[in-house]
Amino acid sequence: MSSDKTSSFSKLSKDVQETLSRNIRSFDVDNDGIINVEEFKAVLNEMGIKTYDDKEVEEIMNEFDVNKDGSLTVEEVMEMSAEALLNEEEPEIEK
Ligand SMILES: [Ca+2]
Ligand SMILES: [Ca+2]
Repeated sequence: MSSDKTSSFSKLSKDVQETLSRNIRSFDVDNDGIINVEEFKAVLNEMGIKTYDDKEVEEIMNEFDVNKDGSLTVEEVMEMSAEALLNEEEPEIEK
């Protein structure tokens, strides 16, 4: 499968793009464009669902790591978040 230019992120409205972009950039505490384990763990724990240990954080990060290069960029997180948002906005059609 080849990925084309139509990213999920680009399908969002400008307002949502800006909010999402701002939120996710704030995850990147040291501003290097990469969300590392520490930064990602802080985000997950801030959401308050439960406390994640390093292993769990790494597993979730692997899912987010679209190009499987072992690091999670701000762009990848934005894309995954956009996808989640789009899925929410499109409820399954029931017959
Ligand atoms: Ca960082
Ligand atoms: Ca990556």
